[in-house]
Amino acid sequence: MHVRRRASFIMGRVSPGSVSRHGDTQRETGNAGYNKEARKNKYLLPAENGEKVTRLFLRELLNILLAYINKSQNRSSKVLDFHYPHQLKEGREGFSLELPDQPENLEQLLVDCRDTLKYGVKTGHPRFFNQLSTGLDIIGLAGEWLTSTANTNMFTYEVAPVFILMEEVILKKMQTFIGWSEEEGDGIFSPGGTMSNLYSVLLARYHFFPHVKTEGMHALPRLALFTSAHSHYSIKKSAVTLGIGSENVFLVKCDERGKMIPAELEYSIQTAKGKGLFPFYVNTTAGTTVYGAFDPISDIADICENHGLWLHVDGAWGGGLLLSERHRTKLRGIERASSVTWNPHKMMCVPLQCSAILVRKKGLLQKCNQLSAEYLFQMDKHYDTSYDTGDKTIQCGRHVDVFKLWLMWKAKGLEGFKAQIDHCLENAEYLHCKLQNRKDFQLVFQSKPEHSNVCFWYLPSYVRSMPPGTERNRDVHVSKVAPKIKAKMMESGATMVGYQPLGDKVNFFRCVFSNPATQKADVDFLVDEIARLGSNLSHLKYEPNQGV
Ligand code: ABU
Repeated sequence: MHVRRRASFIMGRVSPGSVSRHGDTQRETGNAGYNKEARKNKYLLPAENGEKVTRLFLRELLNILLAYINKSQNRSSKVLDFHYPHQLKEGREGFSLELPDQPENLEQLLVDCRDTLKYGVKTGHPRFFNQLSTGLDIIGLAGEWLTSTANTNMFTYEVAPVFILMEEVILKKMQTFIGWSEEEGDGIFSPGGTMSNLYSVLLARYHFFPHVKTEGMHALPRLALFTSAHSHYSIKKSAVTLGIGSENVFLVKCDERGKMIPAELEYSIQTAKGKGLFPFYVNTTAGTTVYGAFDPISDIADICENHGLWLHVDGAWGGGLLLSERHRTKLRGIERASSVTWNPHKMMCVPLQCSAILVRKKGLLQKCNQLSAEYLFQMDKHYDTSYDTGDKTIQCGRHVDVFKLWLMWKAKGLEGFKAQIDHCLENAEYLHCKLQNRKDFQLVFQSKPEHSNVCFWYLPSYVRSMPPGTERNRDVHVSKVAPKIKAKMMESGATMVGYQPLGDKVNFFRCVFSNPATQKADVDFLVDEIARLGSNLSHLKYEPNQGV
């Protein structure tokens, strides 16, 4: 049984008698029982005279959120207070996930809100390096709050006039950075990079086989699509979702740095053709998920042009670099793409979610997805119905993802975005440089990071002292190191970084920088913390029969 905590310390800030209860008397009272009654959530707006209780409740919530935001930025506070699933399910200190039959009062709801944050992960903490989307931009947060307050839907101009026009402005701006001409360019915000990539495959298929919309799979030959071995799994997932089939996705070989090798792409296309398949789509990645590599877009564009294939650039992670004068050359050739995915919720630090699919050919999104539902997209409306953009999408209802980005752009200007992106890449260079000089760490690749990804192993002392020629033994050991350190790291909660294997490389750490709050001292902290947590791992002795 859960013992629920009282929350009077929170609503207790409300002075006795300050909560006005609606009803027959409308009087203020200092009676505690009466106050308790007034704290019931039925007195929130839209209840009659509910403004005061609503204001008090939201102010208290704001206090909780502000305390959390301050903690997130405080380096002496933890990134996380980790609990195992069974512990959270059992309930911690009265925090219950169970749903009641009777309404909880406002005090309890505030405690629930506070506990929800308490047991979560502070992804805005300067020492959170675990994911590509990190940070907590205050203007972006304000944008998200406003968006939820407006609580409207992006399907029609009728219900979202301002947001629809903002989306047009932002998409146009992004297209300008891609380098498409005034006459070109279309797009839509979608729920994440995977969905944006799915759109690209859908559009490419429709471009070559418009009859698929009405006739389905019967209108298609056996399609083949191409993406690098280091690309995001969403490309394969798109092929699965769209009925193309994972076996018809050709994973093109990469060089040691994780970039697609153009000659290998050419070879893959020829091989697929030789087997009677119909190549139609190539994905290039601008900023791979693990290595942060940029495929040579220009060279791949030449191949696509030769074979008449759709070229997509998955710039979910690396698209933001288009805003940086120092780094945009890494996406040279992107203007030749037929479509681009770009997630401002990654490198531009916009609160989740904010992802765009940008399409070079105007009108294709609409043609591909339009079903003209008459109850929603009436053609005889009194305004230009091309602003009813909802029929371009595969959704019906669509969240407003654009406002927070628009507001952040207003607040920072292009200069602000440039500076924060350059800063994140400087942090990566700093970490890379630091690890080059450490004997207890080994970089996965020696060359300077192209994006803000830095990949490395921690080498416990017993691995460092192994004689040459015991490489396999070392890998057996090393593969276990990162998971052990990560587990200790999450239990101690001071920082967080991810690990994974890739190809023939055993588990290694991947540190990524997209939080402008992170400073060089935080990078130093991460390195020292990994070394501290790894320093007592010497008991992981090699056992001859142990599998890798
Ligand atoms: N596309 C999601 C990337 C996940 C991550 O590595 O943070």
